[in-house]
Amino acid sequence: MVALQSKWRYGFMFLGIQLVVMALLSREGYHRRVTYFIRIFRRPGTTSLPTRNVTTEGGGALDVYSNLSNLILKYNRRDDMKFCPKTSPLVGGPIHVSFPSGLTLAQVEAKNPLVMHGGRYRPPDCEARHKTAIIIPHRNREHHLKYLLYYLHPFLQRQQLNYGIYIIHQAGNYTFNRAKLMNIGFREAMREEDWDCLFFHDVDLIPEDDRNTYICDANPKHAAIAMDKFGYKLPYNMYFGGVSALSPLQYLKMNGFPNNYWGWGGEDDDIGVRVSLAGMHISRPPLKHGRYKMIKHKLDQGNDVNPKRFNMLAKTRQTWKLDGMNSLEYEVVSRQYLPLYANITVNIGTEKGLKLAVKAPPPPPAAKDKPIDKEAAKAPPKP
Ligand code: UDH
Ligand code: NGS
Repeated sequence: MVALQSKWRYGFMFLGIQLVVMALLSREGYHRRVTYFIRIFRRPGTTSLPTRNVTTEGGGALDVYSNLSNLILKYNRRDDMKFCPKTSPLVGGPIHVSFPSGLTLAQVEAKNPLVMHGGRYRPPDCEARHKTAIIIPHRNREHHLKYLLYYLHPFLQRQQLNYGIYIIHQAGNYTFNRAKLMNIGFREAMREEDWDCLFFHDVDLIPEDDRNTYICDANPKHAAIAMDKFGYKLPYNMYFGGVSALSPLQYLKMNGFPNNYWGWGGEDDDIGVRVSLAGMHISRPPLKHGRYKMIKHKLDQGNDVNPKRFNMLAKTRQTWKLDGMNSLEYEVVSRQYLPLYANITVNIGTEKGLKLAVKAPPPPPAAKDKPIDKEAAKAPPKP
């Protein structure tokens, strides 16, 4: 009888332990279900910023803002600070990326108290080893820009970089020209600061691993090598699209990017070919670091597929020395040093040149009484 009782006792204990283990294992799933219901019942218009707790999708991926708030306490820059360590202690690997509705730029600003006007940042507690400018070609993608800024600022802060974010905004409705905007970004950014690396960054690509360091290599770097839309693989060997990084010397060695690709497609392939024509090769981060999530979208109005792109690509060998930084023409419409980025609006003309260019758009109604020159006259911030 006694033996039977203790058998039952052991049986119950075993069952209890199993239940505890099962409960622990299902905690994550439980979290997901709770979050789902919270989302359903949340008042419309309120946003929950993504945190580590709201998802397990990334398999233990970090909240991009984790540990950064400690920096605020230490904020006390001195001129005699030591260099930051070669590997930042803030880097943590995979980052959780999601796109909650209702996110505002004011929220992004509040999350980034150490970012200065014009989107400039320097680590508060050490001297950065690298100075990186981010150049983003832009028109009519404010909803993507908001998410990119939400993720990119803390991502770069985790890497202890001295950085600045430049939005190069194409004025008017004429066909979009991504590569020419990049050339303008290069010239405008270098006018302001002696950057040692420039990242040319599509607005809709969010880096998913902070070990993808935003610094330059000995050769031009293609960073966006593993995008979700391509199954986290390179779509083809010579692909150079999305996000790339060049030092000023590398950029000038290949005469920058082409100015004459109007509309979608081919310009990134032309840039890839220029790299090898200029005697360099494409460097790439490890596949597990160069991961990006693309914010889904359709082809934009004003950026139709360029039917001439294949013919143009066939001639890159003849054209690269004639078309590029040495033939770049544009007019700056305005320079605004906003809390999270510098916004440089430019008139880039048309295929026929700058003279026949579309008229620059009038300033937005609220700013009508302010002359554009006033903005342009504002000195760039020196962090
Ligand atoms: N961009 C804008 N506004 C535009 C067009 C492009 O800001 O109107 C910028 C933006 O930074 C964007 C980049 O240029 O990330 C590249 O343009 P894209 O996103 O349209 O190109 P992508 O190749 O996507 O990433 C195209 C989607 C469908 C292509 C189908 C063609 N067969
Ligand atoms: C190639 C395009 C590139 C483009 C890439 C990925 O075919 O410009 O596809 O496009 N080259 C030409 O058209 C010559 S994507 O799948 O992102 O739409 O970047």
